Amino acid sequence: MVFGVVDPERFLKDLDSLRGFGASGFGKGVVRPSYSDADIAARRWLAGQMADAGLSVEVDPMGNLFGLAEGASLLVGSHSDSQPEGGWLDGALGVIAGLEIARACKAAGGPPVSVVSFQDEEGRFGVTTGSAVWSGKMTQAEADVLIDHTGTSVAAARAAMADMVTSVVDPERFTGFLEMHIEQGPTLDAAGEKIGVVTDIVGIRDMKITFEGQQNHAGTTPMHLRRDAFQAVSAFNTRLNDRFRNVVTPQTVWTIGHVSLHPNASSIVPGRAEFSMQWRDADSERLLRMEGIIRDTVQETARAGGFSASYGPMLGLEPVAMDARMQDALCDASEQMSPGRWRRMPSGALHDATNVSELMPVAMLFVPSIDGISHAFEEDTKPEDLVTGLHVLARAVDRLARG
Ligand code: HGY
Ligand code: MN
Ligand code: MN
Repeated sequence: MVFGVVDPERFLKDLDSLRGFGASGFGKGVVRPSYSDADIAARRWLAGQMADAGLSVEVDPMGNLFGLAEGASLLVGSHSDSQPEGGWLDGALGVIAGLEIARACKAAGGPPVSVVSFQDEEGRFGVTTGSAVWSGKMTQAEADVLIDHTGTSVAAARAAMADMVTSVVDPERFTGFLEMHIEQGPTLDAAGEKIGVVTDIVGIRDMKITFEGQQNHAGTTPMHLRRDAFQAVSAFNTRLNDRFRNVVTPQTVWTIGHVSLHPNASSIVPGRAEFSMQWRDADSERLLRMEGIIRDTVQETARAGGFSASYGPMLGLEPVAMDARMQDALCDASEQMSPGRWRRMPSGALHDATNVSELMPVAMLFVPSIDGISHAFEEDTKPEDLVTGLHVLARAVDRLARG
């Protein structure tokens, strides 16, 4: 039994220690992108905590960090890398909860639980890259050539933690995967509820698109003679929002989150615009239809304005359902710890659980995000809600261990 053995004070203290790696100086926010000095220092600290807990530490070539119990075990964890401007709990909560559960289980003589911190879940290089490689969705060679916005490759970035690498961990040793995460949305907070038991995780597509026009003088080039690459992005975006109207649902989302103009100068008409195009939905069919509309709208915009258009690699994950039996264990535990103040709900955010679901049964639980804020320095959750999540997780681990 691990419920009653977990130590909430130690759990909260470790969460606060992890926040210190890459602390942004703005509120509780962190800057801890994958393979950054702060990320690697955090992984070294986590490895030490796992070893102190009597777990055997393994790091695979991608930098996924495992603390392993002996023999067959349940895997509990998440990721400890952050967005370029990240919250202190996104990913970190699931890793420290996994550490606390694994440590308490080890001390209590069972059930056997291992812990993981996946690498590059936040996609500095792609989409949940570390667990994508571990789950076989992507080969190490395919990951190694992925580049970030500065042109740095995974191969070059991961070399900074090569001394930590030990081996690839065999997924066969795990009976399932549980991930605790902040909701990163407003639902639980607005409803005054304490736990979300995740039913399914949306699918995603993400690719870079480039429009090339004509770099020119911003003062002497008449508007009707310009091939301004930023105007191409603007026209594309307006057309796309209009075209999506009959295809999307209120839950569908799409984002142009990154735009880089070349040469990015006030007195030069930009000749090139590269931007990220990301879209998410619970229905694979709709994701495909949206891709077709995006590509058609790119071509139409290019023709209309005399631009050339090109695409980077498209990355994506399919929508996945969470394991029914593991969901039931989480629902029972939620009712025990927070009677009537929990719900089953989908996840609009992506998680490593999507990749891990290729290998074993997976399930997730959410705790509330204050004002629904995430992927921002203001991200936060009340300490008592963090502890409720830990206790629900511990009860679910005990229930699953009983079979
Ligand atoms: O973008 C996501 O959904 C995840 O937080 N990386
Ligand atoms: Mn996350
Ligand atoms: Mn995130």
